[in-house]
Amino acid sequence: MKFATKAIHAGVHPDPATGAIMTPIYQTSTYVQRSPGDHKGFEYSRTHNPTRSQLQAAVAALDNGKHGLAFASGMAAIDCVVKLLQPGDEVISTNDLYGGTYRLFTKVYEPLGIKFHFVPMHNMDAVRAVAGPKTKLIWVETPTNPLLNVIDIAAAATVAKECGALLAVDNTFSTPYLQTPIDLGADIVMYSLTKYMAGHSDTVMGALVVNDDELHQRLSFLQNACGGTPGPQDCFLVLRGLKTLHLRMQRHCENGRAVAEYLRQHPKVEKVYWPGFDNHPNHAVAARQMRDFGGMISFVLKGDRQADAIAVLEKFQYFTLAESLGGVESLSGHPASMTHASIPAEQRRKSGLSDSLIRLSVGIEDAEDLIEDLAQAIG
Ligand code: P1T
Repeated sequence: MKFATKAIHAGVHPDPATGAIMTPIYQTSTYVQRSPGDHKGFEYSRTHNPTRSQLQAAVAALDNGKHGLAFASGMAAIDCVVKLLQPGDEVISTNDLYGGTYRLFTKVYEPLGIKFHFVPMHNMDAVRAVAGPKTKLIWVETPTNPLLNVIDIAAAATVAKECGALLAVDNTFSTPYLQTPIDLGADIVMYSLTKYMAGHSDTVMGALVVNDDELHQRLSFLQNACGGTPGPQDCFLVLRGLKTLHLRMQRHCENGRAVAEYLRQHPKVEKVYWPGFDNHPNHAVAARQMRDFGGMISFVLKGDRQADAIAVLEKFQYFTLAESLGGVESLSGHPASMTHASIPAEQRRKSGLSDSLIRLSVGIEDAEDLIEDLAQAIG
């Protein structure tokens, strides 16, 4: 089955009770049992819910994985992965990543005895330099948030195998439309479904996809034991969003290219971060592992002054200033004070994140209107 057909059909079956073509919202906390243990596979909605089951199957199918697990947020999905570890274990993570992930790693799990190495992963030698027998997890985000660095997933999988660690890939920016990490050797694929997968800025959710039955069992145990599961209405919204993922992503990519090219030739713009440029430092890897280059773009104005960046952000009309990304509408953000404020300034600077960096999530409006908005805001 090809991608568009999968986006519409995979994992989703007409409702067995009524024939409803769209998955109903099973708004129930529990299920009747005829006799203790004699039920239809559903006991309690933290453990299983039919709307969630269909979403989990759909996400797994899109990623060429066997099992999907849905969570109440992207952070709850990441939290579930880290709970596989024990004190003394070590994690190698990219040093340029979503601020909330950095916060979870350093503020919640480091004090519990898990050691994190944050390294620039577009250079695999930097990963090998800290890898060892205690390494149990390699955490990749690609392209990274917000600097759009691209990490070679197949190369990271080789290092993970060498040291017997799991490789997890946060695929939030790419979605399975652009890249399928399991095909490249990843053990776990993670999503903030809140973004492109749901696609309409109307719900917060997360997911994991795995192939291995035993790993699925361990994660599924944690999902139920810790309880960060989503409600059926949210699952329904993501199921609906997935049906147009391919169409939306295609337009995000087209508009992303138009915006990136406009910014690159603008006399007031110093630098544009977008993996589709052939002079992007990891363009060759991006071209190999991604099917297109996405709609996330960051840029810095000439002079690198925060006040100038804020003035532009205040003038945007269609690039609405708001946290989040991946919805149909274009959004703008100031990572240093918004999505990445929980990363200490010194650490941000070390990974190359300027306080004047502007991040754009290019939506699916008309590209001409988006470029007009950039022109009037940048001046
Ligand atoms: O917000 P939540 O659904 O919990 O997902 C967290 C998360 C995980 N991974 C990546 C790459 C992310 O971008 C996010 C959330 N990011 C934002 C809210 C943002 O504006 O960057």
